[in-house]
Amino acid sequence: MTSDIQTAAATCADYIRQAQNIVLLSGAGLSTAAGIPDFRGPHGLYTKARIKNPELIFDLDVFDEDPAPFYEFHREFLKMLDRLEPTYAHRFFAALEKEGKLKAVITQNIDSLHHRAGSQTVYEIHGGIWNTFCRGCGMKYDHDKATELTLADESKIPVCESCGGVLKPDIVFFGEPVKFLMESQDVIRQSDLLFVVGSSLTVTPAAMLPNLARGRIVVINKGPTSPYFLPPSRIDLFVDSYIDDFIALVDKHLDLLED
Ligand code: CNA
Ligand code: ZN
Repeated sequence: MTSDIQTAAATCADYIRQAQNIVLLSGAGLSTAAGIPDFRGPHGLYTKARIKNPELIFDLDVFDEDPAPFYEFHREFLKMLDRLEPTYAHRFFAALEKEGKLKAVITQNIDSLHHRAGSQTVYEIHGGIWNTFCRGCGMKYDHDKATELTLADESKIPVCESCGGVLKPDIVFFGEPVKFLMESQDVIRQSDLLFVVGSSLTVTPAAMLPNLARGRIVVINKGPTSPYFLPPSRIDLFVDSYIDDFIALVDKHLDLLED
């Protein structure tokens, strides 16, 4: 571990001490340490569920005609999540909210690990599995109930207990608008410290959000982030490190979490 990382951790801890309005924008990299792979890599979920055309699976018209291919993916995803826990970093940001410092988590992830870590104000801009809705009557099912219905009999599509309509997790499909864009823009504009963690900043509109910040920006990402939407000159601290390793060093200064 280089002293540069130690210095960056001390600086980051100082930024947190000085801040009153912290916001986190998280991406897929925050969840890789939990064991969630990318979607398209050799061990990715699309590959595992033999999905060749994801744009056809996450398409509302296709789903309404035949939800079976989507559910092939979704069952794999739910079974995997069941075995996983939120990461150290997920818990750290939940603890920062409990301290009153962090005002919101904006996430591109659909895994709902922020909720499971105890975060309260979470804007899942690409939706997530935390809520599921009936396509017929709109009835809402929570994560536990929807998982139970989805995995009960894998030869059947889960349906609404009230009207028999097909259930659809609240994931944003291709062509659907992202969620909570106004709220996300507002909290970022009001932030005095924005964390961008585990995102390559290539997927819009999420990638366009950090540049709205007027306060400090800390980026924690293994590898570069795209400079197109967030110019490097806007970043106060860029940490090219594994997220949990770095957050553990930061927490040595703040003591928010037990090890
Ligand atoms: P991305 O474009 O895949 O970028 C992730 C970044 O995280 C990359 O630059 C990686 O190098 C970096 N990274 C990975 N692991 C670590 C780690 N342990 N420590 C530090 N850095 C790490 O992901 P984005 O979120 O920016 O955008 C991609 C799409 C795919 C978004 O819509 C994601 O929500 C979606 N996705 C979601 C999940 C999930 O819900 N967990 C998983 C895979 C993809
Ligand atoms: Zn219904």
